[in-house]
Amino acid sequence: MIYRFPAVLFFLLFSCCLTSFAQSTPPLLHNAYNRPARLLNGSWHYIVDPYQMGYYNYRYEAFDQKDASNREAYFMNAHPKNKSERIEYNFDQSPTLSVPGDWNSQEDKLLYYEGTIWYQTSFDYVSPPNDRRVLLYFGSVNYTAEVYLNGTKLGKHTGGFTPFNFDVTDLIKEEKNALVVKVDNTRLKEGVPTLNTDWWNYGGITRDVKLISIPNSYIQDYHLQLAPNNNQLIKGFVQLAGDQLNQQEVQLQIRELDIELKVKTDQNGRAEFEIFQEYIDYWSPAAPTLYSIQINTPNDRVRDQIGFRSIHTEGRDILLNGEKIFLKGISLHEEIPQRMGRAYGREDAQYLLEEAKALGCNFVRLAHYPHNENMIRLADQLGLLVWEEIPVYWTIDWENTDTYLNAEQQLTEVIQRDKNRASVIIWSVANETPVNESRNLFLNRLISKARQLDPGRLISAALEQQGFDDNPNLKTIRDPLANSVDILSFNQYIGWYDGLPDKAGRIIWRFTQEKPVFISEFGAGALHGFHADPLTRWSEEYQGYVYRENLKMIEKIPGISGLSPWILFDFRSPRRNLAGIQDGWNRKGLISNEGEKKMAYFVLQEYYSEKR
Ligand code: GCB
Repeated sequence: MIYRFPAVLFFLLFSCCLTSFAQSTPPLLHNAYNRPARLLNGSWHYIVDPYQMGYYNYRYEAFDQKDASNREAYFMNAHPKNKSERIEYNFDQSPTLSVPGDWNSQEDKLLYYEGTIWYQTSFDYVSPPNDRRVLLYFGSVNYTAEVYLNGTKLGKHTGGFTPFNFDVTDLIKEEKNALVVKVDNTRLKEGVPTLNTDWWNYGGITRDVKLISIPNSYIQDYHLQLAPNNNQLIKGFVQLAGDQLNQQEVQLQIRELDIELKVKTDQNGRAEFEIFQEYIDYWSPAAPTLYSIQINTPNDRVRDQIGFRSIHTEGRDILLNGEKIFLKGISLHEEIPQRMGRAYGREDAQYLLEEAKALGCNFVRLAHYPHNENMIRLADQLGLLVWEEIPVYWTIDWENTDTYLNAEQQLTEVIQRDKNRASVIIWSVANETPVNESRNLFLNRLISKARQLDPGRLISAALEQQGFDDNPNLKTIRDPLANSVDILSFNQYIGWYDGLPDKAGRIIWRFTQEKPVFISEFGAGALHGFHADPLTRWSEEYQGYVYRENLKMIEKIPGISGLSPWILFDFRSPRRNLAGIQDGWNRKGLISNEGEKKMAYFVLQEYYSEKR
């Protein structure tokens, strides 16, 4: 049964979400990526503050709630006014870290650090004219960010992988602005993700920080995609924000399609449109056509590059532009292993996605949290289909309302950022979560939310598979969530956590749902350069054997529609402590942390090159 969320609860949740935002937090700007901006990236001073000296007084009361002008608070960025004043911190004398960038990979002493670090930067800014506003935009900060400009708190953001913005027009000065960010990556039971993950908890300001100048009335949001049921209809809306909302003329141009359309906004600043278009070069992995679009209003203008494609399921098939497609995928973390750090810029995205292409992929599963926007923009250009995911991973605090709201906020923010990207075809709401009543409610609510925000894409979650007591070789999905998702995705580790590689030959899969079946993970660990017979754990031969046997088994699954084995590169994980083999790395990569390809890489590459 599909869980229906009572309307009154929706209202309560919605109103409490709203009150948790400060005044200076406008709705998230769509397509900040293409807006002219002043980057604040660079070297920022930092103070490691495990006891949160800069945040709490000795009674453990937060300065910004009790005593916001206390110069002891680090966000005041104070300097002694005279030789007698006692100020026990000094950003100017403190060391620096690069922004964007995680802190763990920049300083040896911070490799394992989890806690609070304060960041500070100073900048000058030419005052905006009266008819413009200034947004301060963060690509992401892991995990909580409390942001202060010139001593005033702008707000707090929770969740390590999605963007947020503040309006700083009234606080920004011509000279010597002090921007201070308290970043805390302490793992929390009630967090999303929770305490336990199989990846490195990279802390810091991990993506771009920028100042975006926008007119007082500006294009805050827009959606421009094919109508879900008609691939000759481009459908969408433009949403303005600011002081002039009603009856504003919105002009939409797509030159290459000879489209030039004018519509007026309603009193809420919203204009909707539908454009019938007979000929469109549909976006696909074989031909990733992107159209240049421009939206003009009396005060504002944005440009974007948008591809048009349809994505549906029909029985066990996934249809891209009405044609059946097999997803030749690979899973990826947002990490550059050679640097032992988070990936962030355009070059990093290029490296990761080019490697996926070289393997023969048309699809990437971006695990286990939203990756940076360069990945998605580049996937659009390279013609890679994308699965995006939020970090609802393993054992979330299912009964905690704040945990749910946090997960929903992360989902909302990633959809808000990427809803116009042709490459993104699947929103995944969870990975390997245990079936129980409160989890089912939690995930069904997230699924409803995703469908409400974006009816045009497919919804999935990486589920778990089960055997039968009387026949362990017969496997299925026994999870009520299977009824809610569009794609029946699951992780399985036959040959690694589940028997030896030859077990795959005995397994029979049986599914009752008439939905596309997708294997979101399988794999095995191998240390690059370690060679032995195929039954020796950690050898490249063992990993190759697991891949060969699994691929044969997968071929026999009726209606299988794709796979994204685990994983392209070895990745950092504090759970992986086997000396001499793991040394802090999850070794399931097809490519080692030094960039060397293992034997199993070639097994999968050959399979993909032959697969139609
Ligand atoms: C899984 C998880 C993934 C782990 C992987 C492993 O099922 O989804 O995050 O890293 O197994 O290596 O055990």
